[in-house]
Amino acid sequence: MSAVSRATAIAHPNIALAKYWGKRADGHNLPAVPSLSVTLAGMATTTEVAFDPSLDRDELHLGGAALPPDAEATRRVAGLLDRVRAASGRRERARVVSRNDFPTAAGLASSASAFAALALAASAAAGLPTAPVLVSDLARKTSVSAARSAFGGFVELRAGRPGDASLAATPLAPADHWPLAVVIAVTREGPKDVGSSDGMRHTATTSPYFPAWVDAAPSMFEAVRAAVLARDFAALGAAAESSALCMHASSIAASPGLLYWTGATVEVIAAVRRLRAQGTPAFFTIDAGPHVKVFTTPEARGAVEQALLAVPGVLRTISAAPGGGAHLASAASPEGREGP
Ligand code: 2P0
Repeated sequence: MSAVSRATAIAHPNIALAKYWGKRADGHNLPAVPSLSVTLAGMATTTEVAFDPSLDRDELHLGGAALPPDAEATRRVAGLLDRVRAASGRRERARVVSRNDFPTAAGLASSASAFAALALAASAAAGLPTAPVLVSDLARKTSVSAARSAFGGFVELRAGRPGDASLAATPLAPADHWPLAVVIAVTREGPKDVGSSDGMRHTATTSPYFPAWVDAAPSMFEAVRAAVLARDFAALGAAAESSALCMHASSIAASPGLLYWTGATVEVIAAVRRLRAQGTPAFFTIDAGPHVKVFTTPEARGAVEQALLAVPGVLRTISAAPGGGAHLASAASPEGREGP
């Protein structure tokens, strides 16, 4: 009889400057386009995985509440754990206890930090190697954006290619390469209406603009990448806004149209353009939700926060900055030894 083996990992959300939106049609959860993101400090998911021989099914506890076995999140977690069991030879089911210190499923990239933390904690608890490249590939198989949260700083993930068995993100530059400031304008509390996986599937299958997005995304990715390496704020803003607007245009053109924005989302876009016209460095990006993520410099952060809070419909702002990748909080083998 074996004992419980557990590990706890911490991971952070990331915000894509060059967006991932859409999967390759040939399966394996491979992205149709390359993406580039910044991993954030200031928001975290902490996840403990305990492989326990007394369990007869995998359990997910999120923010203090047990999720039903047939919940979508529980099934995705069990899918990742199945891969870990297959790779490690373990058979025990696991108890997964996870909490976010920021709103869950509100378009604030909670699945990225959630599956990066889960991939690392589950690998460590099962005694598998925990190199970030392996954690990134394991996380990507469940949630593509989670591949990027395995690493800190500026992170890229190429598009999938036919026959890819594995695909991991790659670090492009560390967090201190460019001390950008991020101000998130929260425009609604509570979960979004259409999750990312469903939204991109609907877009890929019904939008006449989806092929155009897949064609255009690589050049926007290259422009974002070059601007990050050159620390060229104006060039980064132009490329990142194009990537976000083209991604949303592809969804808006789906049938029926998928519009993640509210009126406040549009008002924040206008406010960011006014700030820029007045000489304040700022650009926006928007994910599969109504919030607007505004990038600026540390010096201009206060002015940007004030301007965003003055926009009708902005409920509050969250401050963030580039930060580190997923890491273990603790790991114990059945004998109770501390892990790395
Ligand atoms: C991104 N998003 O690059 C894009 C921009 C949302 C908009 O990655 O189906 O949760 O789990 O692979 O990773 C959100 O999609 O989707 C996302 P799945 P995921 O950050």
